[in-house]
Amino acid sequence: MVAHVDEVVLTTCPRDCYDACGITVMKRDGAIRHVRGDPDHPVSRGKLCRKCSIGYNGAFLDPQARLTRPLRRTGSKGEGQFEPVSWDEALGEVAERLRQVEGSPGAHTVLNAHYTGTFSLLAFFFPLRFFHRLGATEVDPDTICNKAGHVALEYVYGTSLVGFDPLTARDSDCILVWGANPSASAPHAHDHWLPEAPARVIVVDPVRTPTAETADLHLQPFPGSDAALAFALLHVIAREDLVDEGFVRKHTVGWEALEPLLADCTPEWGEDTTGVPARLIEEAAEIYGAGPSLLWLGQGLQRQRTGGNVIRACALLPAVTGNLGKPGAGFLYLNGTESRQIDEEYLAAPHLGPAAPDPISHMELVGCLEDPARSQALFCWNINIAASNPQQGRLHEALRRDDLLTVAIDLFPTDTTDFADYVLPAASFLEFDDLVASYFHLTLSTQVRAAEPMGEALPNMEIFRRLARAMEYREPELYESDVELIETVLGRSGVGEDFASLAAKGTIPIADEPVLQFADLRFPTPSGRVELASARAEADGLPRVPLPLADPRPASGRLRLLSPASPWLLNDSFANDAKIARRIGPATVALHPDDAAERGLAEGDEAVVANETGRLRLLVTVSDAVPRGVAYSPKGRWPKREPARANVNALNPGESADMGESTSVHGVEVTVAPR
Ligand SMILES: Nc1nc2c(c(=O)[nH]1)N[C@H]1C(S)=C(S)[C@@H](COP(=O)(O)OP(=O)(O)OC[C@H]3O[C@@H](n4cnc5c(=O)[nH]c(N)nc54)[C@H](O)[C@@H]3O)O[C@H]1N2
Ligand SMILES: Nc1nc2c(c(=O)[nH]1)N[C@H]1C(S)=C(S)[C@@H](COP(=O)(O)OP(=O)(O)OC[C@H]3O[C@@H](n4cnc5c(=O)[nH]c(N)nc54)[C@H](O)[C@@H]3O)O[C@H]1N2
Ligand code: SF4
Ligand SMILES: [Mo]
Repeated sequence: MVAHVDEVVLTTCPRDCYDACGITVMKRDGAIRHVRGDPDHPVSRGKLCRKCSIGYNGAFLDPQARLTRPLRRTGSKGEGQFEPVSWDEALGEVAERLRQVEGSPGAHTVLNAHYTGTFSLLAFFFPLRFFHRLGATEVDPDTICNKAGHVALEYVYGTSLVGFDPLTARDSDCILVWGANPSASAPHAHDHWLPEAPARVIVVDPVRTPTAETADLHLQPFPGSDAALAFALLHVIAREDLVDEGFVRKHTVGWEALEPLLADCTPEWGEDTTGVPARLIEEAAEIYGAGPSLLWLGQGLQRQRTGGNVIRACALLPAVTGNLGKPGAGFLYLNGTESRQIDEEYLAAPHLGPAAPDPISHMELVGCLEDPARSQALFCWNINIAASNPQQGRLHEALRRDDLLTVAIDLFPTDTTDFADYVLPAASFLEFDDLVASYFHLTLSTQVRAAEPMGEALPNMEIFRRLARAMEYREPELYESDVELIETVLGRSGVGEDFASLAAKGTIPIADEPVLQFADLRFPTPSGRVELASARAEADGLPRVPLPLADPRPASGRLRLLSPASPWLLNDSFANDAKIARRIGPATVALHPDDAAERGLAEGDEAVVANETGRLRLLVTVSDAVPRGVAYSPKGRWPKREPARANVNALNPGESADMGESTSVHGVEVTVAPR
């Protein structure tokens, strides 16, 4: 142990990130001195990503940056003027207002907006017990992120939550990364997992990301044209006899409906439709088709107007080529907790609200907030809607409604907390015990308390236990302690560990050898097979088979705006860290040199980026990593820290994708012009 450290705590990063890094917290005299990557952890290998190694040693430990006391609004909404109050006062007053709303017009007008600000199991799920008991309307969390892909994969495979085990990469000859950018969104997968795999790597991304840069093959389709690309690949696979006919016959339904669609989808047609050269389509199809191959379906991929059809089309590849149920083969969208046997239902206790109102989509949240008949109260926890949601200008206006009770729970004073009537300070992941189940690796990890909660901050669980008490609710589920919750989850998971024994290890894999995805080749669809054609989709008003479509290109003069993950921010976290803010500088829009020249724009110029929804001024960077026709401006900046108090979501009209009323944020169109 280093001389100036007298205690080391082993814990896990619970951010919404594929990696789920192991962390060592260095302490001296009871205080945290340094938060860093656990050298013995298979993913982090001693190093956190850039954002977390700065943020966890910066804003997360800084009492000036954190919320440390419950606050009650004193100024007008949006101003961020508050006075400190006690927990009892804050929760007593919130409970009083909630009881009024419960009486009339009813608890269904309480909106519950939450997501993955923290992804540790208790802090993510336990508060739902309170909202189930109350009978609040949930704002369907995944609709802001990845719902279209979930719905699409359920049609084809019956589940979106059973992915390949990343450990099986050692047996793979090809890894196809489609519409994900691990160099930002899964930094350790980019740094270690991909380079160490013996496989050839193919990246499909309109942008030449650092992951694309290091790939063996990079295909750059125009955004929203990936379904057409998938069909062109399938055409070549069929032409080259790479269809696994035995697999298709035994384990799929609908080939006879799909096959006729392939004939016209030649590589040349693919080139015309997607912009990817025919030669690259052929090469990629041959490498993938030969297998064994892994397919990583990114979440960026489905944030398009026909994102559901895109995922359905791409998801045909593993089934048609028989890349399932064997080592080195499979696909991954997200690995759900089921493989870890986490009892989510126990954690969320939906039985407390048997007559739950229908959820609404984030795409309709703004409309709902404008209508007092639909919304009398709004809770935001683990989420920063004023930064991350579409229709930002309209949303901020709606959040000013005086008759809307708004309660925001966060670690930091965000744009969303500025609009709240009551702001409740949440403890950080360094300040309470919890469990973490990576959505990439098939592991289970502990999050271990390394410090007292800062100031009067409390973990989400304790906040909702106290609010339940203020509401005089009686159900024992609302008061279960963290210790009981953790031990029950571990007990039911069958890992054979309690919290203490698991914490000593930090992270465990669920098996020593790679787990085969769909080992028994039974699929949880109605037919028990992979549904290349889906009667359920048809019943839902969608095509029976995925279609070789591409979204229309932007109208003349317009560009497609992509606003994906930044390597320096995690969603809307870290933008308030002074060091990170200095490192990223002002907000930028990257353009292809020809698009910039056509508009008379050069590096460092200020451009007006606009559409029917809003306008923003952004600094131009010129880069041929961005294809023609695309403008690139990463997500995650805080509106209130920007000159116009707006970020890129001021430009997002919030149109739903074709499935799941899900976001199509990478389908936005803008004009870009000199100021
Ligand atoms: N333009 C554009 N917009 C996007 C996207 C895009 O690609 N482009 N992506 C979308 C996607 S994929 C997502 S997931 C959303 C995410 O957007 P947000 O939900 O805004 O993202 P986060 O920054 O992950 O988390 C929200 C808040 O949770 C807080 N938090 C962290 N830990 C805790 C805790 O223990 N308790 C409580 N109560 N709060 C905590 C953080 O401080 C943070 O302010 O953004 C969406 N918005
Ligand atoms: N550093 C960092 N890491 C993160 C996050 C973050 O904000 N920052 N956010 C986390 C969250 S909530 C999520 S959901 C994941 C998201 O992580 P990813 O799944 O990687 O998704 P995105 O970052 O939205 O986009 C990934 C890539 O998709 C490309 N793309 C956009 N449209 C299309 C298209 O039509 N076709 C194809 N083929 N590609 C397209 C973009 O150019 C981008 O390079 O990352 C998580 N990890
Ligand atoms: S955000 Fe991801 S890469 Fe960064 S420390 Fe957390 S798990 Fe690791
Ligand atoms: Mo997300």
